[in-house]
Amino acid sequence: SPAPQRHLPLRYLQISSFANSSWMRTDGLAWLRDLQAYTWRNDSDTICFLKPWSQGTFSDQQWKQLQQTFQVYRRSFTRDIREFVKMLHVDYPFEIQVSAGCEELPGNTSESFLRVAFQGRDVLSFQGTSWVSAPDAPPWGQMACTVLNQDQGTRETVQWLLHDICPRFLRGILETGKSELEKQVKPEAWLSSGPSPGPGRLLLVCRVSGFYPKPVWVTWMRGEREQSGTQQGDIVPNADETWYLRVTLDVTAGEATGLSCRVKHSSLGDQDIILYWDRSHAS
Ligand code: ELG
Repeated sequence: SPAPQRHLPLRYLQISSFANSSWMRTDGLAWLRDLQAYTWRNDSDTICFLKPWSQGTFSDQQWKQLQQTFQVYRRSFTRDIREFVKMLHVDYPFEIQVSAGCEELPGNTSESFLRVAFQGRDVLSFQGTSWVSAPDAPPWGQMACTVLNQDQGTRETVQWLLHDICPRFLRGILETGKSELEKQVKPEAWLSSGPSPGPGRLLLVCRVSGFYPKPVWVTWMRGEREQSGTQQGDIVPNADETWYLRVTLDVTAGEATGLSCRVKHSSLGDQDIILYWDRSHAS
């Protein structure tokens, strides 16, 4: 049966595109596990709440202060990068991605992270109290860290955001967003045949859609026997904050009868969905 998700990370993702010395944009978004709760578009001064529970248990005053910190950061970031580029002779165009966040761990502890990627590859991260360059970073990665580490004020602010604010904010959201985070949405499942894998062969396709949360168990069975040739696709998102999965089995035409697709999901309790293959599915 599907493994339950214990982890509820809060993640901030930032994409900054620098086209040339005058054109750039920065967009930010943040997620609670797989639910997007915030956006911060380049053209917006303020962080936009996408959920009624986005503010967590922070007061308007606390949130305003936090937003101001981010506004200063975004302005400074753009200015800093432009200076780095001149100093380190980095060429345009390039893209910088920042990911940061925290997660609660068993025993009332939490873990935080802040990573920066340049052209899709890790260049630096924040570890403990300082910036560290990634093992395979370009030569200027070390230089950037040395410069960044001279700014004691920013190091303290980053530590405060990662180790104090983030876990406290997350705890609040887990309260205000509890019902949505714990929501259970039942999957639908249906069978069809896919493109024939070869002469006399059938591709049996079992599609499962609309479930939440993500963990799911789907397999082709003959009676109580799981079919080892079962091929799982990736679990991909629907547009309505539910998930979709396609599971196939390649068989000879004669083997198809008696096979079934079985779905286990937390929303179904013990009532697994079982769909039997029959001739009507082959078309
Ligand atoms: N500091 C103002 O990413 C992701 C969350 C980071 C939060 C940083 C918050 C602190 C901040 O905004 C900027 O610092 C001045 O003002 C502070 C008080 O407001 C303090 O007094 C501080 O001492 C003072 O200096 C500061 O400008 C900071 O550098 C902003 C950007 C930090 C940053 N830099 C960055 C650099 C990120 C990715 C990559 C690089 C270098 C790569 C080079 C690529 C070509």
